[in-house]
Amino acid sequence: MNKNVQTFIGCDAEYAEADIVLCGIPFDGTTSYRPGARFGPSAMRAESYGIETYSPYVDRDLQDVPVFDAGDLELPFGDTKKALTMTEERVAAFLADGKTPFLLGGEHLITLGAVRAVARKHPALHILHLDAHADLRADYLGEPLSHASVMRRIWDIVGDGRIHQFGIRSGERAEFAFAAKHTHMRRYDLTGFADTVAALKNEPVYVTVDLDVLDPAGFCGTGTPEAGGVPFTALLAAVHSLSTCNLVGCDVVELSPHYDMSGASTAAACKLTREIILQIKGA
Ligand SMILES: [Mn+2]
Repeated sequence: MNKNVQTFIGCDAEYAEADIVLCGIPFDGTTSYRPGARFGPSAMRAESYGIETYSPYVDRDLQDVPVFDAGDLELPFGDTKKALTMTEERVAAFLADGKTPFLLGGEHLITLGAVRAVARKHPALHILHLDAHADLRADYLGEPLSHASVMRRIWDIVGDGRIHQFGIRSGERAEFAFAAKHTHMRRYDLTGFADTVAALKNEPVYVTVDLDVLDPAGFCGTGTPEAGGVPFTALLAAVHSLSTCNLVGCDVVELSPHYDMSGASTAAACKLTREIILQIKGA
């Protein structure tokens, strides 16, 4: 008999033997429109059993990869700073143990907690950011810690030329002006993603996938759906180009499962997570 402890499918290695650690960050405290991303990690774990551990795309299997699922971080309600600090400390602990952290969101602000820790270990860090939204606001309604400001706060850490944005089709005029000076931004689709990955071959890379980069016609389980997104197959192709990359941290954020009661959005998030895990070196 085994304990009834649910992990993401195929991610049942012990901590000591794992190269990759999954950790859910069930936080949606700064969500600007429809909340619910806090339910993302648990939904993904539960519904991951609807997909296979085997990837026919890359002929690899999660069961051959030692991944530890650390469960969800138990966060306080109503304290954004503390939630970020706890996320940062948890990721720093994984890094100190030589693990590659893979966070399941939660809203996009959680990426800031992770990057604070990852950038300390890898000062030359580059960020691959796939999203519908620029997330470059200086603040949102006066609040500097917001999911609409997360890439701006990350820019505060990593600086010019280190944030590579793809699929962006929404933001204020000022955000696009900021991007023109300080980040590499590809609007509307993922063209050039593989070229960027190739150019960063020898650099440490953190990849953050805001699932709302996908077209809401096929992926509606998210808090701020934005029409005109990329098809799942395009996102999958981008992910598969990561195989040459030195991935030092990853996250998949902004699944808000209850907005898609068909379960198709959660299933897409699970499949994408599997495919990213299988791209991590050493995996
Ligand atoms: Mn977004």
